[in-house]
Order: sequence, then structure tokens, then C-alpha cells
Amino acid sequence: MSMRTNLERIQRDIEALSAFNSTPGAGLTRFSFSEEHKKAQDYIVKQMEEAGLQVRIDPCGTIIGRLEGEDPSAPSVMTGSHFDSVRNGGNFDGPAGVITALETARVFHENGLKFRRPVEFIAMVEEEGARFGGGLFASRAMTGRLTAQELATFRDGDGISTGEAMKAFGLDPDRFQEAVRKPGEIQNFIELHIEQGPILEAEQKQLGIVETIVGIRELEVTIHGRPDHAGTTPMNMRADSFLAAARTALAATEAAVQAGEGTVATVGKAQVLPGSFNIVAGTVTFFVDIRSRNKACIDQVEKAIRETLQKEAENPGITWEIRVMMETDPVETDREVCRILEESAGELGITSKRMLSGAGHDAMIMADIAKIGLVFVPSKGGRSHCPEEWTDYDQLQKGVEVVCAAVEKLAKA
Ligand code: HGY
Ligand code: MN
Ligand code: MN
Repeated sequence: MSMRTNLERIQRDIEALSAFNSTPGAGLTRFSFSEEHKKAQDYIVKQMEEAGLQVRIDPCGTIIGRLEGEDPSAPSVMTGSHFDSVRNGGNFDGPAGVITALETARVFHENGLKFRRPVEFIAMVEEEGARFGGGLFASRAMTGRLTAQELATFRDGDGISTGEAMKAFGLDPDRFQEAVRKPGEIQNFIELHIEQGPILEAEQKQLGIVETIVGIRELEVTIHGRPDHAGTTPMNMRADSFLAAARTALAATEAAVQAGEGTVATVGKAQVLPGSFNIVAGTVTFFVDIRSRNKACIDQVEKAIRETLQKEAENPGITWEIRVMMETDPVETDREVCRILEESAGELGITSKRMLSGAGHDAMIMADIAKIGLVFVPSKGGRSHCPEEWTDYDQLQKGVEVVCAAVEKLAKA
């Protein structure tokens, strides 16, 4: 297989970006509009400029490098991913796809390649939603799904709103709608991502070609009870919001199992107030992450949550509310793009398989405005969103080769 990409550059990019981290020694934490984000942005911009691209940053922070086409008005082919992370996450979730874009741009540049269509190489922010909640931020900005209300009301742990953080970072949140891409401007969006699961490794396949990306619904549930003395308040006189939350979380997970079709429900973040061991919980806020390839299953889980909360509210001391932080339907990738990716893998001697994505990705949002493709490279032990997250560099390089070949074919067409 004649490789055009460069393994050392790919490794150097991963290691360089991994250094822009607010929790060294405890996995990678790079929140949007942070100091670490700025350092990563500067690195990515420099790499894009050295690869001969025209570089700009859109009003929501997405970095866009452009290789002009022979026909600048032709709908572009775009590739990239995100460079923000979860808290204490890994070095590959997002950057693997950003580096795929950087290395593809370098290959085109050093071979003096130019195509009929423009090619755009992008690095996106706040895909995880780890700082403000929500997530898929940059792609929702580009597709017009972002709202001024979200910029004003989605806040981080210090109460800073998304808009305030953008302003402090040097962006103008009032211009967020200028990030919206016009219909027909982009023909394809191709994303490489780590699998974040065990299938490719278990089946010894080198590349996953995603056909379906699950739908996702992120709920913020707040239950108000009554803080009381833990020792003197009889069990039958309590309005214990934590107990109500626990029963609701249990109902959600049982409903997910019941729904089948690979439906999952997760409670991974909760806050108990006032938060003392000797006070009956007053207010509990927790997040339920629901995913399924079948939207009706997601609805089923949300219904179970609401029914449980209504039952809990039969206790007059209990009230509740739900805020839908983000929701997106299951998405099918473009089958012609799948075919081109599969063909390119075959030509390069790379084994591949068609698969489902249980993780959400910006590609699922970009499907609003482009024909999308999503490919996975193997995750060691299937682990992700943790410091142990790892992909061998030669495995990543194979994925980059396939994306590079597919982008070239699509840009010439
Ligand atoms: O949560 C996800 O699926 C992705 O990692 N943001
Ligand atoms: Mn992730
Ligand atoms: Mn990701």
C-alpha cells in the first residue's frame, strides 16, 4: 500500500494537541473558549497555513482552512472534526479527525494538487458540550440550529454563559448567525473519528464505515424536595429529592433495556443540594443521556422518566422540571459516500465493515446541509472518554489514507 500520509506528522499532531490540557496526568481536559482551546487553535491555524490553506475562524470559533477549487463556486468537500474534549478524557476523541484534515491538506499541498471543487478542512468547538451542556455546537452553528437563547442560558460550572465565554475569548456572539453555511455551499462532509467501542478490535477490522448514527436526547432533570434534618425527620415525612432522582434514573435505565434496539440511557452527572451527609436532599439536578437508532425508543424512555416524576410528585413536597438540552434524530450517512469510502479502503488494502455509531458526531448535524460520511478507526479495548483512550498511530494513519483518497475523488467529481 503506497502511503501518501506521514506517520511522524500524525503522531506529532496528536502529541502536540494533547499538551494543551488543563488536567495533565489525569487524562485530557480541553474545554471550549479556554486557554487550552486558544493554544490548540493557534497550533491548528499554523498547521493549516503551512499546508497552503486560506484560514478563517467563524463567529462561533470553528477553524476553516480552504483549498480553493478550479471552480470556486462549486459546492465544497469538507473534512474535519472537533478539538474540545470531555473532562479527563482521551487524546484521540476529536483530534483524530482534525489531524486527518491537517494531514490530508499537507498531502494535497506537497503534491501540488488542486481540484474542480474547493476543499474545506475544519476544526470544531464544543462538540462534547462538556463545558456548557448541549454539545454539537459548531455544527449546529453552521446548520442554523443554534439559538441566541442557548448562548444566553447555557452556562458552565462557574455560571458563565456560552455567549459570555465567547466574548471573553474574542468572538462576537451577536454574530453567531454568520456561521450559518448557505444551502448548496457544501457537497460532502467526511469525518474520521475513533470508534469509542470494541467492535473493530474484536473483529480485527481496520476501518468502520458508519451507515447509521443514533439519535440522542440530553435531558436536564431538576427535582425540588425539602431539605430536612437527616436524624429527626421520620422516613414517612420526607420530601427527599435524591430518592426521587434515584427512582427516576432507575426507571430510565429499565425503560432503555425494555425498549431494545440497542437503546441506552445514562445518568453520568448529578448535583445534590445543599449537599451535606446529614441533610435530606433539597434539590437534585441530573442529566439523562438517551440514545437509540429508533426515535420511538428514545420517546419511550422519556415517557418512563416523566411518568416516574409524576408519581414522585404525589408527595406534595416534590416538584420537578425537565429541560431538553439537545436532541437530534437518528441519521443515515450517504450511501454513495459509503461506497466511495469502502472502495478507497479496498484499493489501499484496508479491511473495513459497515456499522452503527452509538456515539454522536458533528457529521449527524452536518447531514442537514451536506452528504455525509463517517469512518471509525479502532479504539484499544473499546475505551474512550477516559485517559486510557488509545488508537495505534499506524491504525490512525490507515484511516487518514482512506479519507484522503475519498476526499480527492469527491473533489474531482
Ligand atoms: O457523546 C458523544 O457521543 C460524543 O462523544 N460527543
Ligand atoms: Mn466524545
Ligand atoms: Mn468526539
